[in-house]
Amino acid sequence: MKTKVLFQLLALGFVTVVLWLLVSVFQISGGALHLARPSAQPSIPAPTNSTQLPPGLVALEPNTRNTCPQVLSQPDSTVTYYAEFMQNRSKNAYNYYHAKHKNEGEIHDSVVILTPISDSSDHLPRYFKGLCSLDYPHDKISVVLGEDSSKDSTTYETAVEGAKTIRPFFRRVDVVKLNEHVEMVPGSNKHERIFQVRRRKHLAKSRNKLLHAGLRDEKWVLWMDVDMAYFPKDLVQQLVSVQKHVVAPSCLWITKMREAALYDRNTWKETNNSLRFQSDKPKHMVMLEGYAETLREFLPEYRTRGEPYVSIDGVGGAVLLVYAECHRRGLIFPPFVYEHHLETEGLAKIAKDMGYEVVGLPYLEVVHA
Ligand SMILES: Nc1nc2c(ncn2[C@@H]2O[C@H](COP(=O)(O)OP(=O)(O)O)[C@@H](O)[C@H]2O)c(=O)[nH]1
Ligand SMILES: [Mg+2]
Repeated sequence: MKTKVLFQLLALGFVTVVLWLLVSVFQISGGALHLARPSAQPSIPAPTNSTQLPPGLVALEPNTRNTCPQVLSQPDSTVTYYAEFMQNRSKNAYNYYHAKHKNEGEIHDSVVILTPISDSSDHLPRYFKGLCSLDYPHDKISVVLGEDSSKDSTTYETAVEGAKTIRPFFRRVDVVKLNEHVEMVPGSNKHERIFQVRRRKHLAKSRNKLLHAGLRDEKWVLWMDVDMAYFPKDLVQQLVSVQKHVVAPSCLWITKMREAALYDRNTWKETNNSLRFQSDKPKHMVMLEGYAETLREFLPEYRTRGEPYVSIDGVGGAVLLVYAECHRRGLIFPPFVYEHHLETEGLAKIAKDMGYEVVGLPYLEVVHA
């Protein structure tokens, strides 16, 4: 009997100790029941870049302050830029905006981008994407395209459709028909010398009509051809920061050997030789640079000379900034021979005769397709 009681007391003691231990553990854990968790957090897959670009080419970085999401996210099969090549080339280049301004966004003048187009369907997607990549306040940018003489009937419609996609992200985007028809030469022959006078006279008329239709209250006009393959995203602020009447960057093309070469032979500085050559020529004679012996100096030659700005005498229109007031006061693209030149080169000659400053920027480089 005694043994039975002793055994019951021992069992009771054991149960009490076990209960006491359980209560203690429950209290230490703060009264909450902790369920076991996996120690590692679920991993978030890294974003994949689905865009396949040809080797050596990278997509231009999207701007940070403005967005045209539909346009910038389009697949890049044709819309590729020479960004990698140019970024390497211009790593230590002089930046015209940064030379004068410490902070971003110190220039926000209104600008209208004017682009003549003809047979341009293939170039338009890249053109619109390029505009979207500009890191300049888009609410200060108007865009007007002027079409005529296309044999490819889709150019105007493609431009109108493209304009719709970027319109919400800019101040104003329009496409106009210029009604300035000319039978243009076949594309591959367009640079032959015999076609140049007719071609340049026609382009001058188209540009003047586009200017008339496109310029409203903007402070600057940025002429930009539809077939530009690359320009830096701070193109506008770099050009404007120079604060001159007519400003031309250096326009290159990239050879198959991946070398940068001069594209724009209309942006030049006269030399003693070129002035002597013109001095005894008949008034109506048109001088075309880049066909016979070169008499002028071009912007790439100035990259080794250290001067950031060069006073020049002829300009091309691939990318060209003009202070809008100069246009309003009569600066046009002459469709007639002005001091032996037509169109954009003639504009530079007129600008100088009107007392305006015309400068080229050897360190600001853009690339023609
Ligand atoms: N409106 C209009 N634009 C044209 C015409 N011909 C060319 N263009 C545009 O004018 C710009 C310069 O022409 P382009 O042929 O590229 O000249 P290049 O690069 O100097 O040989 C481009 O944006 C063309 O699409 C034309 O007859 N009418
Ligand atoms: Mg071109």
